[in-house]
Amino acid sequence: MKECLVIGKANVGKTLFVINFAEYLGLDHIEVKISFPNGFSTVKCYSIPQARKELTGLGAHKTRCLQSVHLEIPARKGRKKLKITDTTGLMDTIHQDVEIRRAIAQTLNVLRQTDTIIHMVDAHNLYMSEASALLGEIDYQVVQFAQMRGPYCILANKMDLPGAREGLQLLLRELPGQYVIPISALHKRGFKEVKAFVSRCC
Ligand SMILES: Nc1nc2c(ncn2[C@@H]2O[C@H](COP(=O)(O)OP(=O)(O)O)[C@@H](O)[C@H]2O)c(=O)[nH]1
Ligand SMILES: [Mg+2]
Repeated sequence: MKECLVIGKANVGKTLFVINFAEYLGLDHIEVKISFPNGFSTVKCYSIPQARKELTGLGAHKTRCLQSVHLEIPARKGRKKLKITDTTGLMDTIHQDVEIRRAIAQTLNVLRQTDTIIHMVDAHNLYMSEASALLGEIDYQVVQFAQMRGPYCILANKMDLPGAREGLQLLLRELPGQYVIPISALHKRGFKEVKAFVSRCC
């Protein structure tokens, strides 16, 4: 089964996207395989509301492991199977907490092996940010790496928030030629396009 990795900085909406995308595809429960950086793994079953409540949130680095969910994408002949893996948020700087550094290293390790890369950015934050570069250094490095590998797309998330449209325009100008899908993970907008993308990859 092909694997699709969802990566990006912390709090861009990766975990909410994976949960709501599973719901969009018809699941009311998800079985999450949780793989910790120390090699230990376990499986936990969540209802969709419970997953949203327990696994997402604005606290820095809520996700500190790999969380994989098996999805089935309706296709012309039957269904295609896909493993979608949520990851620890990447950073431009080195985190002082060793647990988070290990979790980020785990994410970077699987990034080299995965079939498909979904790279999420926060379009609303791009517009609001006062930094000199549009994206952080780590985002530019992911773009450089991922575009040379297999299927790759960028999800411009939080399109429901003010300034996100302007953020999307800046992103499109900054990364000409990249496949960018505007979405709202919260409101499940843009999911049809994401479904078409992942369906081509599995
Ligand atoms: N308004 C809005 N909030 C979002 C969206 N996606 C995620 N969030 C919120 O952003 C915060 C971080 O989301 P989370 O999925 O935990 O981010 P992660 O660190 O990338 O996994 C949570 O409070 C989410 O509810 C979105 O599309 N719109
Ligand atoms: Mg998360």
